[in-house]
Amino acid sequence: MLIESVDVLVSSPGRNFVTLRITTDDGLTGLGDATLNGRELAVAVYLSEHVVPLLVGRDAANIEDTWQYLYRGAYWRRGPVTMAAIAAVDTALWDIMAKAAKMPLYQLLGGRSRTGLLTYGHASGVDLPELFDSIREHLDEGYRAIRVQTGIPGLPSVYGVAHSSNAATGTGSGTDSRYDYEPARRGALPVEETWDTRAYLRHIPGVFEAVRSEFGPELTLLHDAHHRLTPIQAAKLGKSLEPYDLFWLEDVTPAENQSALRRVREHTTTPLAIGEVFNTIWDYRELFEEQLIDYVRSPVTHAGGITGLRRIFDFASIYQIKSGAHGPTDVSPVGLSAAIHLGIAIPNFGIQEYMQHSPATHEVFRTTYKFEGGMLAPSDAPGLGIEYDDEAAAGHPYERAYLPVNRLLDGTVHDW
Ligand code: CS2
Ligand code: MG
Repeated sequence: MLIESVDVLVSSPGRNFVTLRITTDDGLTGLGDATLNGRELAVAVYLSEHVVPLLVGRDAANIEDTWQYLYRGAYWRRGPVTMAAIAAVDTALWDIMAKAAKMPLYQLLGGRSRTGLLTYGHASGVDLPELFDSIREHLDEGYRAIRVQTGIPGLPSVYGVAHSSNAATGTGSGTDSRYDYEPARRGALPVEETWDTRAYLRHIPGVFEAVRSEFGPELTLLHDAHHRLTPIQAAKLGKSLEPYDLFWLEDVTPAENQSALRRVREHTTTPLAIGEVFNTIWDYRELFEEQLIDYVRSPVTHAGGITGLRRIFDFASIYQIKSGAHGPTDVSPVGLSAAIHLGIAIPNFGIQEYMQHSPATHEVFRTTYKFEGGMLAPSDAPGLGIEYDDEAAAGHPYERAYLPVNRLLDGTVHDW
């Protein structure tokens, strides 16, 4: 089964996506997600100029060899652009092989280890009443685990908190005002947000105290600090949140310095998750071996595909570390579906982030996975169970868009 042609598909149904479609000489097609939020065309060009010419004529069945060929063979290893490109190729080949076997992909990965994946959604509000409404809205949709982000008094806008303008643009997940990282605020230049760590640290424990007293002790709660704290600030936050029994505290310190988490770990029993911006198993080595984290945040899309992420999850499993894959709207339905198939099969599944794509996104990506009672489950359609509608995509051309940039109140650029 030889690879006959490869298409790099860039479209913007509600937000930008880069999708790879591989077609074999016996007419099978496979899809892979290569979306890198705010840097989409870098991956599209890496694929079309450097990767596609290497794929045509290769045996689609040799997935591992293709992975090694693209990773080791390039000499320039790792990095988000390279690993998103490799992820797309790898995912598309798994999709093809599962279709060739007439099986849902999870079957090739070892079959079902569970009936569905527990997911968490994103509740947010500029203040407590808005936050509570957003939590209730998520509970009504069936979510059993909820990430909580709020506005901080004194800061005009904060990462992860929906602006009411999202609702007006219709680019969120429909009628509500969910935070969506870019499409609602497209512009020639990135939006700039402001940040004050001391104000944040003063405010957040009270938010969780209020949420616990309103919603009780059972609801699974998570929080994301988006790489903004120093190790000692993160330690303080983890400690102050212990009474509220978080499922995890995410990305407390910048991702470049893995050993920062050693300091955090010394001070708190709040479980830690990290890795949405990591891209290889090497980024996790120290964290796993020293058991400094509890959950792995990498998605299939940014960590070298099914092959790359499965290797990371297996390594994690020997240290009782579980999966908690990144699932924002900038991971396309193809990337999400790959995560669902992998998550249903692995022994150390923890939780899956699920932000829900917009109706426009679903016009282009025809999905078959199901979301019910807060759980995601793959369908039994062969392969990933996703179809890409070229005609619908043609109505949504690429538009340049950036993630926000974060500054301290005095103007200093800060971690985002
Ligand atoms: C966020 C991300 O979902 C999360 O945990 O941290 O949505 C992230 O900011 C965006 O995906 C960036 O592309
Ligand atoms: Mg995050």
